[in-house]
Amino acid sequence: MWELLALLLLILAYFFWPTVKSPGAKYPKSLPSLPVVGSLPFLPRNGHPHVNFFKLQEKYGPIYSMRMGSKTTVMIGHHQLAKEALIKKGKDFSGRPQVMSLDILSDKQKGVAFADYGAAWQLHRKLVLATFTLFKDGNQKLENILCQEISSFCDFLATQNGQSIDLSLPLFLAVTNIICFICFNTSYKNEHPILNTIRRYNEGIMNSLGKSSMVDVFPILKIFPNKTLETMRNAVKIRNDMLNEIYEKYKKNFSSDSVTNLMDILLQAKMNTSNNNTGSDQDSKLLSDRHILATIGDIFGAGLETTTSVVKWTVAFLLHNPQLQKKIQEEIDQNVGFSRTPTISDRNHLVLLEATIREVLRIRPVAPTLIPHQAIVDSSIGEFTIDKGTHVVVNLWALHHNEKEWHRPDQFIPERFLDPTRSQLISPSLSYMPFGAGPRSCVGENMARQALFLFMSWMLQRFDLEVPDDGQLPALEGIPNVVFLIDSYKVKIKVRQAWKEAQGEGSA
Ligand code: STR
Repeated sequence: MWELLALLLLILAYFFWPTVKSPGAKYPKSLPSLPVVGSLPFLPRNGHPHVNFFKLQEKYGPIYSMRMGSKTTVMIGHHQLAKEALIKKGKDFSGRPQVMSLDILSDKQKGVAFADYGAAWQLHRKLVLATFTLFKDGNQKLENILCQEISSFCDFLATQNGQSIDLSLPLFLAVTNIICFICFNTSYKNEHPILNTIRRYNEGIMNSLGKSSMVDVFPILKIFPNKTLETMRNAVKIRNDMLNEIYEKYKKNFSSDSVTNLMDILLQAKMNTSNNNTGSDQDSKLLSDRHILATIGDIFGAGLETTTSVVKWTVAFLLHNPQLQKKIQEEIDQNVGFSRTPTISDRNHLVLLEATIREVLRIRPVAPTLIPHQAIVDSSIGEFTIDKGTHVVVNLWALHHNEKEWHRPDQFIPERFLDPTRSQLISPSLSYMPFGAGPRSCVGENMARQALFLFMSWMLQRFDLEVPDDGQLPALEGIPNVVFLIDSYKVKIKVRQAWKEAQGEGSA
């Protein structure tokens, strides 16, 4: 019996023992590590992971490694090293680790966000980027779509005048409609049952991703039943059934004469590969129905969770800084006034608002550790060897909170993004990349920046955002998930006096 156990341990140790491939090479300093479990017992159990990893830099330096199960993870916490990995050697590190929960979400690494490096990822990323160019101008200019939904959103807020509300639901409705427009040129009335479905499955996906799962570190555990993965499977099934229904209907009416959204772009590419024989078999495999649905699912989830979250963070910081809110409103009043609503071209003039949004993205980054990367070849970062297959995590939180780069990094100071005359936006530090960088950088950056600017400028032109009567300010600690979420809170909506007066004059 004991011999068997010892043999088993030996076999396990053989497979899990830290392996050094190149004997002469210099590797990043490593956290202590045990066979099988790796560095897990040596990681802090409380607090936010990005903060803990940042603190570990005091002892281990700006780049260090740890063992997670059978894999080595290298943690990067300085902008120079981060840019080397993401930009200069971007291709070397453009793989994605494979983990159970994300495998379920992405239908085995299909789509864009969690797909490993390869032809499918490259093609789908290219097609998503092409989709955004469809919305550059003309009557389906992104700005018009955003303004239309934000206008309805503000009209809804006006009906809540004097009340304290959670912005989550109205934001969800507005952003979902924006994404639905980009994906299939549809939008839904507030009572449409599909919106409930989207909310439900989305909650399921986010809940299961919020619970860090041991299966992701030790895949062998998948032989045991696992509630979190079950939640994920159920939610993903609801999502895929929904998207599939839309997709099947859509396919019937598709004509390549009019390509106006993401679904069209993907279907057009699919048709081209099956029609002409130059687009080999290979290409049509990359555009299977399941691949197409995975990409749409990604864009859906990415647009929704990130935009709603940042708007909520921004409003929360404004509630904590009422003088800042006043100043932004003065800026809007002077540059836009009340005779029209803000447009994208106002971005150049509403610099304090723009600085505020940048500061929110610094102090509460959407993805404090970005999404993990994986080395697709043997490579190096700084003076250190990085073996193929190593997971590489950029701790964006560390970059955004580096005291050498930022004056009082823990304080919310939008003015740091303005020149001393406060009339121009500046880049105060190179240690800032809220949308990542390189071949895996955020595909929605442009749309996100436009959406954030328009949501905030429209809201502040028309409303005062106040702390509810019970005096409860939003908590700013946040909840780390795939997106750094804010705890739910309420904001009191009040139509601005100046807006009312302007409307009154307008109709008189
Ligand atoms: C949110 C929930 C969902 O239904 C689908 C997705 C897939 C894409 C994910 C998204 C998620 C969360 C935010 C991500 C995005 C891809 C890029 C984005 C992780 C899990 C960020 O990097 C912030």
